[in-house]
Amino acid sequence: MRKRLSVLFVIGFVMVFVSLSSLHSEDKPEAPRIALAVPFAMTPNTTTKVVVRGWKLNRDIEARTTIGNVGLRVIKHENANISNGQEAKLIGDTQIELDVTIPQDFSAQTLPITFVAGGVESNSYSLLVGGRFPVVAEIEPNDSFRQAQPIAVPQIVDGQIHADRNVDTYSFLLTEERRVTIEVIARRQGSGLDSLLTLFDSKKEIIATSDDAELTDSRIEVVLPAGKYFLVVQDAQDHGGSASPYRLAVGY
Ligand SMILES: [Ca+2]
Ligand SMILES: [Ca+2]
Repeated sequence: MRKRLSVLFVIGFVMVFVSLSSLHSEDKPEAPRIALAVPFAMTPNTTTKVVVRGWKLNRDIEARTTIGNVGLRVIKHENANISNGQEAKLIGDTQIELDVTIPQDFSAQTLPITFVAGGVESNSYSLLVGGRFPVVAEIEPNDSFRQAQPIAVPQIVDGQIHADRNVDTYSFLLTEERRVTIEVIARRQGSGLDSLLTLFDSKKEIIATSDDAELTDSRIEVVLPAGKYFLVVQDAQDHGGSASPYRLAVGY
């Protein structure tokens, strides 16, 4: 009798434990996840409106960073638009609008952020701050050689393939022969863009092209004589939308 009682006691204990632990897992919400930020680059001494895309972000949520003195203010959270031809598993289906204020004396090149909802924290995502070359913004329309946006060398351009079949064209001048490195940073920052980069000479003839050098991001390294050159950034599948930002770096 005593043995039977102790067996019943053990069975009862296991049942209580199992039901408690399942209750616990039901209580714990799924962690939010960050895919990318648009734009993904910030400037010191500026407040930037940033849309952070990902999964499970459309709920009451708190923005965090490990770096003090930075302002993060959540404005709203909602479901995200998924552009034609792009995939929610890559660019997320929810988003948060955020004001990010970077102080003037910010010295790091990245700002890690996370989101916390229901006591569960997301993956960490690093916003870029400043750049190793002077930074300018893309100016639309720059859809053709005729509309090419002139840039300096070295230069960083923060741009966006904002719609399907959008093509961004830039031009630059070299006053002497130089080894030049031209790089697109997009997928490495979570962008939906699969960049395709093409370099043309002043006669609009192709000198070099790059599709996937690192992940799906493009890079061209080439020695160029003095002259005028054109650069074209586009999506390898001609897709575009609000989740296709990129950073173009042209330097020596
Ligand atoms: Ca564009
Ligand atoms: Ca590519």
